[in-house]
Amino acid sequence: MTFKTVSVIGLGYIGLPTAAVLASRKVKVIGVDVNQKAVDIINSGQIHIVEPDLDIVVHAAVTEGYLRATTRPEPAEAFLIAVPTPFKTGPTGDHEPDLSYIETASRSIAPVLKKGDLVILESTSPVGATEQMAAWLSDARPDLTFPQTHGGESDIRVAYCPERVLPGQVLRELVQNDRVIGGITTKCSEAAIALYKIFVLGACITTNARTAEMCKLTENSYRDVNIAFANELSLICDKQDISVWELIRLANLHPRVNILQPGPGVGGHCIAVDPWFIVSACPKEARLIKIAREVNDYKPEWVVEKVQAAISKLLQANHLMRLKDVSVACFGLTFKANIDDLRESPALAIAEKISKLGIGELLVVEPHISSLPAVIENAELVTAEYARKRANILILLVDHKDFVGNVNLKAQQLLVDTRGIWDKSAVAA
Ligand code: SAJ
Repeated sequence: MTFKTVSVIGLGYIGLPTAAVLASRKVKVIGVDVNQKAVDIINSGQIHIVEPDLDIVVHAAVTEGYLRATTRPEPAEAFLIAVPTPFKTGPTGDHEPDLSYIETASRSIAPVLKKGDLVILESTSPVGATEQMAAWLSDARPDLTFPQTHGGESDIRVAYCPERVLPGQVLRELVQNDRVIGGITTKCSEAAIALYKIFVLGACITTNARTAEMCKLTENSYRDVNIAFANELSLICDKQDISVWELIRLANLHPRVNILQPGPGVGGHCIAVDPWFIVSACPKEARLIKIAREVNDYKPEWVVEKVQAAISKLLQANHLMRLKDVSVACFGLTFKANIDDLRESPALAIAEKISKLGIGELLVVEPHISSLPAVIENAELVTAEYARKRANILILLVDHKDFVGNVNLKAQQLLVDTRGIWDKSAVAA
């Protein structure tokens, strides 16, 4: 099976890089997005999201005529849906996945579908979403046959294939990572493999759609549970006066132990979200996964408590000092190191809470952004050098490589290190 024209629905963090990589393999790609502004930016050869080197690949693909964006779906041989699956909002929305974007996307491509087309869902989804998508398509196109009713003989092939790329390394991982491909039938999987083989160098491993959906959720839950274990250890070690960083380093010397690193909480739009899709479907069974989410969600609050304790300590040691005289510096705002993505960032949530503590000054050092988000009141974006000289309390929130090195605290300066890169007891002897 060969594909001359592929349509990617949803030109965000996953859809746009996928569209660009496919186009770089000289496949004609029609990118579809409801956001006219994003469509215009892409058609001008630029990008509306941040990902290293993506601008170069998109620019080349558009200039050479292989990538074009539009707001209205057009006929293609394969459709790749990469739209968001957020939580439902409103009083009933208790971390329940909202499939309305997938429904809208599938209903929008239904009119242009024809016999022999392939539809792949890439969006992180609860188990059963691909079958649901196939049902929406079939509902909109009763004149075509679908795999859930016609098996291997269906007119349309449908598969689930989760993305697994790491923000900041998307272009490399899109090509190199192995892919799990869950077709509704074997024929569907075969068609999807033929598509991914255009640009994937990793292995394409087939399973059914439900297992592929659960596989994606499992990968991110595995990481969340492991980070929760590290975060829980950090709370325990703090009480027991033990350096959690040294402890983990030592425990990880065991050949079968590999604990992840504690931090200020778990951010981003994947790991803090996906486990809830399992909990929401199986609330009685998914006890550990739920508790892990709660442990990680509590961590930013705990960090703010540590900052408050540091402020009290400072004021007790300096009787002439008032709360209004205290200067606090946050090092890092992004959701993880060496990127500029602030979405669901625990560091940003912590800075926001600190900005409301009534202190005299909040300084922020974030080399990856040029202006502060509006949620942080009265804060100032400054250089690391300025913050180190001026602040009474330094809070290390993100382990950006720019921050690594000796912090050299001044007399009476206090440190809250959530990543273990400045804390003397954390750094390996
Ligand atoms: N974090 C820690 N301690 C650690 C590792 C991470 O506190 O030891 C924190 C980070 O600081 C960050 C959060 O966890 O706040 C998530 O960061 P991450 O690097 O673990 O993951 P993401 O969200 O950037 O990307 C994940 C990846 N999933 C896995 O590694 C299993 C990626 O491969 C997925 O494609 C992506 O989610 C996604 O889109 O689902």
